[in-house]
Amino acid sequence: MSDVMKFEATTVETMEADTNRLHETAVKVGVDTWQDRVANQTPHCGFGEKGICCRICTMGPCRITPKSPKGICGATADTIAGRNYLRMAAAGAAAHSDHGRECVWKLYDASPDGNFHITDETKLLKLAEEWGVETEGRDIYEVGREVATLGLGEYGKITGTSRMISRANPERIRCWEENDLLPRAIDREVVTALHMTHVGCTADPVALVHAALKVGMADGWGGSMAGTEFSDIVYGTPMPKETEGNLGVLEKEYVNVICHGHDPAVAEMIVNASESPELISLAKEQGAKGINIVGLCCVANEMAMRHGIRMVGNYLQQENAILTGVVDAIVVDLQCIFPNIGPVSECFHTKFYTTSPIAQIPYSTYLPVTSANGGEVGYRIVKEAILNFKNRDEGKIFIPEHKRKAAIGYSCEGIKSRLDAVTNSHVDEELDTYKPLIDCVKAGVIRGAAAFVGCNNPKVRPDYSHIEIMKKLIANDIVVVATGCAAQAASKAGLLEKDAKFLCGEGLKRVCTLADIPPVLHMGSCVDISRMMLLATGIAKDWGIDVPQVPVVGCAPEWMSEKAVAIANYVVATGIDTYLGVYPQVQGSDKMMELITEGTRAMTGGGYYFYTNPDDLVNAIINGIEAKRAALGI
Ligand code: BF8
Ligand code: SF4
Repeated sequence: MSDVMKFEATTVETMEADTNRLHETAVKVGVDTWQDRVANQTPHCGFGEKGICCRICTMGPCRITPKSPKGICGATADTIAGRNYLRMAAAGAAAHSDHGRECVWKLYDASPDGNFHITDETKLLKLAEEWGVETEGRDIYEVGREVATLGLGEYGKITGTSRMISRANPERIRCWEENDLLPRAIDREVVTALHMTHVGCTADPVALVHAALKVGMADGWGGSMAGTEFSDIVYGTPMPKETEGNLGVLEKEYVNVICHGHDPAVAEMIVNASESPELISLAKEQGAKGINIVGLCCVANEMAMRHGIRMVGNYLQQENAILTGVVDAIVVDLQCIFPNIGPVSECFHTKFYTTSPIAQIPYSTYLPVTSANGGEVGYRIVKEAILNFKNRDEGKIFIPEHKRKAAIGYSCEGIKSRLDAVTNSHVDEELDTYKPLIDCVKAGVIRGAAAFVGCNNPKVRPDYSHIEIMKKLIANDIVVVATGCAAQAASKAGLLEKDAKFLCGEGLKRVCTLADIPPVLHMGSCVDISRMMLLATGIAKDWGIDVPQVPVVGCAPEWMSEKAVAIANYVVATGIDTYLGVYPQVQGSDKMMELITEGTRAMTGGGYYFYTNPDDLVNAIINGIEAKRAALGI
């Protein structure tokens, strides 16, 4: 039997069959789902699609045509597309960074007897040292409060640039200094972007693209990185562990509660409540075998990598999950939540809870969660879900059986601990280095790495691009690191199983065996792309080269959100070429297309490549990585 035969990935066709079956339930209960709405919205507005519709002031809306090449104020296609693009980047940076701010607040509010605690003291002490906070002889919670105060200050500091920048390699810092890309206070960069795009302000697309890079930097090396660092301190730094993914993790005989969104705070409270002995006995009294907490979208990644909580699905599966008829409660925090969760839940017994002032949605029960009331609200939601178990309608139940095992939790710390096994000579001293990985890349055992990020988007066959591109990359000895919905696509296909090494080329397979890792490494949620930036930076430092030289690329084949635009900007600013399967809405301006590809590449060493066909995209990535190797003479 050939090696490939030893492992079979779950196909997209199988996933689509499940989706189609659940859509039949939607038709039966009389509710629309994304498939119906895509049909209704197609074809999309051509002006919006190309980014040449402006509604920034009420003289408009203005749209650019050959007959009307300027808006009423005189703005051209370049200006309009550039402003729209910068606004997307700013909104994305705002979303990630505000989520990050909430994580910093949780450390600020942490106390030994409160709802939120300090879980990773080592990481806190390291950050305290990095930021010059005295730790000697001090209570750890006092240190936490001071570090959190500095962290909150990063959002509104009067002078200076992001503290996290000091983690970058010197060549990068020089590049950012020379190109005025060092981000100031996080909120300031978002405000600057909004101000620049107000009517009568910046019209030059060069300046608009530059500002997009800078607001991206405020996200990636500011707000997002805070999200990751402070979550690790409060909830624990992920280390490798096992879980499962896909709709089959829902259990007919258990009370099912789905946590959906991004900020781990609420989900942590739900997990805590589900461990309460009273609630477990209540569930049994109600006829259930127990309580099954699962995650959806990025908060699933957060919970999976810290607690091994199972992942029910990614972005386009949110309606599917409720359509199974066995979800007793869905509790959301913020970002990527379909407003249609309300109407779908109304067709079932499912209770729908919103918990953040940032995401208030009709047809939900709104229970805002704070540091003070988190435990109480988590308990209430789980209790109400248990009492709702008996209200299921048997006639509406269908749970797809598919699920796959997943090895997850590969934070930078987790990756280092595993890769050391590859060279294994000096286990203790080697722990804090990427040298084993670099040796593998230099020797060609691994050709390079591709960092997968991003969403599902019905403009692309959902999950297909993620899965097929990853499979071809690992077959070509390119290791994949993945976050967000891309990581969950991999989990559904089984690519996070260690046996997925049988799909790899000989070199990567050997590394996977020695290091006991899967070829696709789950690095967490979308804010954890900051982990990827630190990984690329760590490799560059230990190798003694700059980031753009490292054979690493970014890839977002199915992206859709404004957050993805912010991410793409900081990845490119960090000097990493980014391969995209969906165009941003700027194609109505040739100048903008040139600026976001070759323009940024000339400045930072990184830029976008676009390929809407997944075969072309994966081939371009392989060629891009090989070109970087050739330039290094390896
Ligand atoms: O932050 S990958 S659909 S869930 S935006 Fe959203 Fe996209 Fe998923 Fe997470 Ni990221
Ligand atoms: Fe039209 Fe200019 Fe107003 Fe935009 S800013 S809507 S192009 S007048």
